[in-house]
Amino acid sequence: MLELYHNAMSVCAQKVRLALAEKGLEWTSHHMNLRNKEQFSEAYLALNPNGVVPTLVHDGEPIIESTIINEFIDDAFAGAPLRPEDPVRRAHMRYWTRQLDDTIHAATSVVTLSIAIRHQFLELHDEKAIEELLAAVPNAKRRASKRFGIEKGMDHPELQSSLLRLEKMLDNMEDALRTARWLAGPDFSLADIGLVPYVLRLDHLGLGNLTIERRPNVCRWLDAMRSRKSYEEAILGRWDDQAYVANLKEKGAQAREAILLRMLSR
Ligand SMILES: N[C@@H](CCC(=O)N[C@@H](CS)C(=O)NCC(=O)O)C(=O)O
Repeated sequence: MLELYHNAMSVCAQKVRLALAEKGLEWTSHHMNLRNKEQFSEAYLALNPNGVVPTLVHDGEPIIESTIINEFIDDAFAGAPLRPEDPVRRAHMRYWTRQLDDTIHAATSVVTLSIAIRHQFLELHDEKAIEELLAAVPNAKRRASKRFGIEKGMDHPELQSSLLRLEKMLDNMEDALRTARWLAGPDFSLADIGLVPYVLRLDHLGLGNLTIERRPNVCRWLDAMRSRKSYEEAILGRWDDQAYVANLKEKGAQAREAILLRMLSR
């Protein structure tokens, strides 16, 4: 019995839904409204003390952290393996997923919040509600970054370094994909599953032609990802929140010049 606490557009949740779909697993959905602070409820914090999605519950046992969840899915269930057999390739795969946890996820959060999501908070015109939201964030560093994103937007002190980190991610991907079909070599793996939601986020922010389209191997890889059945099941259909994507596109377009300036003035 598998239950997933997640959100349709959360990058980490997209990553876990992709792994579940690749294995052909059935799961029960608990869709969380992150704007209503459902991730900070007492009941949810008992499952995931970090107050973030996703959490996978297997036979009543919560498993947290999307990279760990995806390795668990591959360990626990039959089906096509999602990690290379060869130890060197497996190490390469882990280096990709490690980068997500070390820097890429944080950079994506800064970029998405500062460019787009902050407006959802500002449009509330309710300072008390914003303070309540910030107070609920269990981690001080995350709380401070969220405050910067909401209050400073394009002047978030980490925005430029975050945009450049995501460009570097694409450069590294382009290099790896020049000689291999998938990120960790000839076999599709958790590296591909892990990276795709982050590339997609750049596309959703309308930054695809500044970033993705200039890299032919990343384009080929993204097309291959999009043609998988798992992509249809995990990213599209009921999990494709068109209003959310339209908002990202609109705010990304408004910020485009300022983004370009930050990407060029390094
Ligand atoms: N390292 C965690 C990060 C999880 C995370 O940051 N999730 C975001 C959505 S992608 C979230 O729940 N955000 C809610 C919030 O910041 O309040 C993982 O990989 O599972």
